[in-house]
Amino acid sequence: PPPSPSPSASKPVQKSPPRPFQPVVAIGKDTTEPIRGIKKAMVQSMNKAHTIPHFGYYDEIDMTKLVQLRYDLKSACKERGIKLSYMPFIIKAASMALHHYPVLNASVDEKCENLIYKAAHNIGVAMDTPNGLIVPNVKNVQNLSVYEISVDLNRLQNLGADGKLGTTDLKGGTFSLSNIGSIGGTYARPLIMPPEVAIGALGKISVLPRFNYNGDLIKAHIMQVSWSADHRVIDGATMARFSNLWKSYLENPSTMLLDTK
Ligand code: CAO
Repeated sequence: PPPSPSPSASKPVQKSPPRPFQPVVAIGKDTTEPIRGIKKAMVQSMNKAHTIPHFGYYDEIDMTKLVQLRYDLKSACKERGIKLSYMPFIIKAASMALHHYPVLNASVDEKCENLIYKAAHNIGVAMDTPNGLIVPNVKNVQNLSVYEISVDLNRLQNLGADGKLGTTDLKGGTFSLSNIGSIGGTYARPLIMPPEVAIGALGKISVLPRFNYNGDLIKAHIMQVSWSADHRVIDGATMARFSNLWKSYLENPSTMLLDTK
């Protein structure tokens, strides 16, 4: 029998209320708001991020097979009380590619004198919460199945929506992903979460015309990825090779079975 869902997982993921139009906010006079809490933490980490010499690398991913696979597995996950999105596959594929390019799962010390290769793949996921941007991480992704990642992501999303994410979930990230495409947009220029050395932003999966290998026009589900990496310690070729491998897992998700432990 399928594993029974954990209590936190069985709670349906809280969807933030649809916000098609931002209500008009009339401000009759200038007002001042102190920058505190999560926003203050963002000031500190982004100021630090800005001292890192970033370079960008962009590519497009044909998600057509993954769109079908998620569709096939979604109801099975729903029966277990879990909402299956694309992120668990994207996170797992990143971890599988990081095994081949561990320098991207590393951190640098303050003076950039040492690279620390991290054993755990703690993949940070940028989250849009009622309290602002927050980046909790799914711990030890290298040991988790896609389903287990999904369970943890659902848990983090629920905690984020309730403003209850604690330091354990927020600390210790080793590599980050930002799915801005769940809101919209094609490209982004993500800022690295120091002391990490790379981050990827995912665009919206859109149905677009493409040519297949036979030259036939086909309907494809295309997602853009925008990587940023710390150019002091990561070269473009490494980023490109990592991205190619990650892309190959997402474009042919059955190949993930070959390498999943
Ligand atoms: N393209 C198209 N559809 C997408 C998508 C994408 N890139 N990403 C998600 N979706 C779909 C999901 O599949 C889901 O569809 P169903 O309702 O049919 O299942 C729906 O959008 C909602 O998904 P979700 O947002 O609940 O779940 P997720 O795992 O895809 O993403 C999270 C989780 C936390 C990454 C996301 O909710 C979020 O907060 N994104 C914003 C991140 C952000 O603000 N980044 C900017 C950082 S810099 O300021």
